[in-house]
Amino acid sequence: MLKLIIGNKAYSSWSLRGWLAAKQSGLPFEEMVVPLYDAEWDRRRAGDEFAPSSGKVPILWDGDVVVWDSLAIIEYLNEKSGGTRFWPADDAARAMARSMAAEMHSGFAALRRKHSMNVRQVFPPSRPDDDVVADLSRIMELWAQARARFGGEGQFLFGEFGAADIMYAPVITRIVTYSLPVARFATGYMDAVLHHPFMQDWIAAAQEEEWVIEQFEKPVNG
Ligand SMILES: N[C@@H](CCC(=O)N[C@@H](CS)C(=O)NCC(=O)O)C(=O)O
Repeated sequence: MLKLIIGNKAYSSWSLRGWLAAKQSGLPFEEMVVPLYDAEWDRRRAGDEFAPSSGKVPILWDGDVVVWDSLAIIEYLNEKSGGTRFWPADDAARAMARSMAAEMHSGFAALRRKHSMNVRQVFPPSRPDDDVVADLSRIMELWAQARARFGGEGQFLFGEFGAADIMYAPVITRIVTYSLPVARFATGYMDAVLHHPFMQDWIAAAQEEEWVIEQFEKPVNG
């Protein structure tokens, strides 16, 4: 059986992407949740199961095969589950979905660094830094284009829930957590993702976790 190693559901945004991908694949998998940065962290991440990623989560083991890094996990599970569950069938839509996923993976550093994921908290609104506003503005532009061109009757970026939604899911939880400003059209899309059963399961499990990492419990990271 597949085995997915992830970090705290409260805080680990890359783990959320890997886990959503595992759920979306429809394949059975075992999950192992490890507390990031606890007293055992350095010892644990030096172990054999973590070595391929140099100690970062998520990591997917499929027997002897190992895949790490959220986007590689999406691609691996896309192939393994028959190639229909993650990317739109239409060539132009798929090209845009892949570009958006890649841009998320490599970009939006200000938003990711200054507003780390914490699905258990909602902080009062405060003025975001200019670089965060610029990230949000680009994200709104991408979401609007995807929805207008390829959303159709569906609720998600490309109609059906897929890889692009998986990659942007932790952006949505950050917008909620830090009460960040968004375009009006975006709230319907965000609600659809937040109410997706996979997201509901993840958030419920995060609420049950007892681990607390103080640095992720502040309204803004320095
Ligand atoms: N590019 C990687 C990023 C993985 C990553 O940075 N994961 C964080 C948790 S969200 C981690 O393992 N941090 C622990 C560390 O760096 O020691 C991916 O897409 O999976």
